Amino acid sequence: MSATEINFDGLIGPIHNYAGLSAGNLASANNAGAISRPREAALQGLAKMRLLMDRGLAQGFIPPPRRPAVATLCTLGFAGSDVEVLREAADSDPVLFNNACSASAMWAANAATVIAAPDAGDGRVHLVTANLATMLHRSFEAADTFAALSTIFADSRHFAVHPALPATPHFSDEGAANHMRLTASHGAEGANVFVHGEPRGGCFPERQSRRAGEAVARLAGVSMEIHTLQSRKAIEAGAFHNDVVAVANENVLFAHPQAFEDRDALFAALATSVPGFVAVETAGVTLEEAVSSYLFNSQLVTLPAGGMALVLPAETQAVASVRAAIDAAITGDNPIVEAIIVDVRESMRNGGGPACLRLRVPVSDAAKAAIDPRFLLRPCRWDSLAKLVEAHWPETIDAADLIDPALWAAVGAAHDALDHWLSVPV
Ligand code: SUG
Repeated sequence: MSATEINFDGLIGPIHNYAGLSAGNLASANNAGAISRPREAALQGLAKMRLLMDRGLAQGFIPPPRRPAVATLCTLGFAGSDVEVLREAADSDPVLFNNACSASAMWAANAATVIAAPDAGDGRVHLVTANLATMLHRSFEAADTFAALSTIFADSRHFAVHPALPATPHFSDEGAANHMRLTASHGAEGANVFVHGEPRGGCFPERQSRRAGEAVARLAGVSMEIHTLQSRKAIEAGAFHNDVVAVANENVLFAHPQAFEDRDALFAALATSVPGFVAVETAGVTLEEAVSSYLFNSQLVTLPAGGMALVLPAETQAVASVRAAIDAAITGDNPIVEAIIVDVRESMRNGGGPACLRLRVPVSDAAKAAIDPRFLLRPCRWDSLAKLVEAHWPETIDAADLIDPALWAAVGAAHDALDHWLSVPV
């Protein structure tokens, strides 16, 4: 089967802010209280999407859920008009209120785990919504994400969209950020690698449970599954998801040598199950440099003309050892031929690099044609979405302004404009 990989990026929402909500995510903690630039953030994300579109890659987007999350606050007993709900929540539980104001759904790599059709028992693409149970603000995303994915991938002949697993530590699940598919080509059967943590008494939470990966594999009827433990050292260095220390594409795994607790066993399993498996490991980059530069949070994409490109955050250019590792990857004996540098600084300051911002969905031509076209980007549609963001997204948000009703109104108007734009058939 021939297949295309579509990157669905999370459109960065109009309330993007720095509230320091994610323990173990050093960028989020270090930038807590800083002034954010939602318009610039969303335009940076859109520019990344456009760059890949212009290189001939298929691109979609997932709209941001409405925030502040009034509906969630209502399930917690706040009542009245939207303004009354928000005022009451802000006054009585400022921590909960800040969590309800996060634009964290932008990091679409955490939206779901995607199992490609050739690997699934029923030959459909399976998307299992992530429960994001470890972080309060992220747990609020699951219901909205399930609804969005159910709309985008509504055609059940090609897609099966699953709700989130029970939101408990037993099944804590952060989606595709902890899953890698290795295969001879996007359309061939592949090995599904589920990377998990386990309670090891460290100072940062282990956000992915092994049982979640096992449940995802069962739900999709995965034919080839490998479960491997993320290294404790990586988590303690601030790699709160596997995609901060490793990325795979087709037959290539680009990883930090200390990404996995048992690297040798994983590589041996991949060598036997993936035709032409190539491991590209960096030398001379410390875990700390990997986390500060987000070298491995690059997108690794197959170029239409052949070869693969790393889509890297601009922060990688500031660290000499990281620049050297990129050069070594490009010049080495492997399919990676190009480095594309992108500026996603606003997202990076909350710990989200290029790879965090996208959910990869490999599809056949027939499955691609079944996707709701409102969420696929062509140049003219990209142009009008970018104009909409320019016109409606706030320029700046000071975390202290989150309690300002004028901000709630501005953000609500931006969501209304996007809803209207999406209501026009394409
Ligand atoms: O879950 N940051 C996100 C970043 C997610 C990155 N995703 C991947 N690595 N795939 C997180 O920690 C920060 C929000 C704040 O602090 O306001 C935040 O949620």
